[in-house]
Amino acid sequence: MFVQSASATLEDHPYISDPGTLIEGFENVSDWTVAGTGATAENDTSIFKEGSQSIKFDAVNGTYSTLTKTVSLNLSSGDGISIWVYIVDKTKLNSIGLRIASVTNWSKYFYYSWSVPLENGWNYFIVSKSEFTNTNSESWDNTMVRLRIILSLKTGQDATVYFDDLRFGIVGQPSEVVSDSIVLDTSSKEGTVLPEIETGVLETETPSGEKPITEMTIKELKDKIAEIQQQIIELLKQLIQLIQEQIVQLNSKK
Ligand SMILES: [Ca+2]
Repeated sequence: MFVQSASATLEDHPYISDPGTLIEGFENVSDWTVAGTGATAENDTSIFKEGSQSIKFDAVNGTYSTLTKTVSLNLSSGDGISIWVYIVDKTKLNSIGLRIASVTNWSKYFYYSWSVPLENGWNYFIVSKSEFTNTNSESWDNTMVRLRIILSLKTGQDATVYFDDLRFGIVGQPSEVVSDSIVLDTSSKEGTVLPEIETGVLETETPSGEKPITEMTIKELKDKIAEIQQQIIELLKQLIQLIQEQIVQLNSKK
């Protein structure tokens, strides 16, 4: 799971080459059944990501509330489900869940929920099929007939959340784009070389024995990105330490 904060656009995700196929545009509130005491849903044409509107969902008094739609979805091949969620006040929420079933009575289903970090404003959620919890042996090979969105509120709280642009089949960027090396040039302009730091070239080419980036699942891709981020942090730490040492040396010469 990851969540992208308020002002996110797809341009913020350079490793996504295909944003997938639209499977739900939230263009008609009458397609959805609301459950949860006091909860209401309505069309909203002021805050939306796709088409001409989103669906605005109001849940009240800490009540676990749901929006459910009858669908007919083949999610058997491909991976990566994404949704845009606009949160008015994240402090009111415990989590936002997505449930998918091939049966009408929910005797089996896939479930995933996003909790922290939620952001006020637009959130871009992506989840891979393998990250869903499977209850009672649901299968992605089945045709899915029910889609449910679940708002879990903090005790006694009211919350407003907008939903739009549910997609399936997110594809990662080809490796030649993802694998741009980041090089820390540690030589000074005068041609002298600062001491005791390795030139930091991030090894983003596929090491032997590791799966090529183009063949990774969404989850593997996200893990890889986290690993690269950690490498960048380590290099920055080295650089900061080096600068601190230089400052100490300069001060000692005064
Ligand atoms: Ca829409």
